[in-house]
Amino acid sequence: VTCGKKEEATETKIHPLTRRIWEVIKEKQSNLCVSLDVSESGDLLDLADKLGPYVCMIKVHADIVKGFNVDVGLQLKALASKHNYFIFEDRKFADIGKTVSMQFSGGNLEISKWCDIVNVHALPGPGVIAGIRTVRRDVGILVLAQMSSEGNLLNESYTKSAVELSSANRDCVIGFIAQENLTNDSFIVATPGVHLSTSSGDLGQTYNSPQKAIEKGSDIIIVGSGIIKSDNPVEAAENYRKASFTAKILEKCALYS
Ligand code: UP6
Repeated sequence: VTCGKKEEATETKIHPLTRRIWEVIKEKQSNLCVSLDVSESGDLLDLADKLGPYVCMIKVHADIVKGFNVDVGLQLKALASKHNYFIFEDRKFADIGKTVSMQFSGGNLEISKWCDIVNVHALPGPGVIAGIRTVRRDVGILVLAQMSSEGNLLNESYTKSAVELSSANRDCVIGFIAQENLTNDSFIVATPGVHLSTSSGDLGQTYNSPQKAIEKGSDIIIVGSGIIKSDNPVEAAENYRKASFTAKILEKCALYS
């Protein structure tokens, strides 16, 4: 079941958003996505402005930010134009399509108005993708195919089903949240659970180094605490950028941009 027009869902065509992402990665020499997990909108915007130059993408959890509303989202978007990064709302939608469409467009967050990319769990089936697509056709979807948390239930067979769901919806799915390469094509692999100096975090989080994640086939490295909890987030972002932008990533830029 596809969520879009059949003719768009061909395997050979690289998604236009995927191309734009690789262009930004090439231009900024950065495949780093910083996860701004903060609870105040002032801190969110301040960090977005400071770290924007070092990243290709900023990931947010709008629902952990006190008083987040569409104005905050639009300010984040204005900073995205200034610094040339994509906005990824890590909402992990996981409901029936109709509810997802309302969660995506409505409430206090009005996610659909300010983000470029969202992610969804594969669990509900194709409806979760259709729910996003019915609101906005041009938003990029990342499907959660693997997780970094200890004891997660996304086993090999689930991952395989998540890849199948994604392949059937190539007009709107641009890739995966995963720990390794899952297909040999233009699907982007964005990897959280990355830290330069520790292998485990709070409440069951597990970490790989950026080098290890890239070796395993990751394209975009997602870092939260490693950057925002450091004494000097700007310096840390530059360190993570350097550690993540390898020759392999440069090759992929040439291939997909
Ligand atoms: N995240 C993971 N693992 C997943 C999926 N998502 O850690 O499998 C998200 C978390 C958090 C960020 O919700 O926002 O990535 C990781 O933050 P950290 O680097 O501070 O651990």
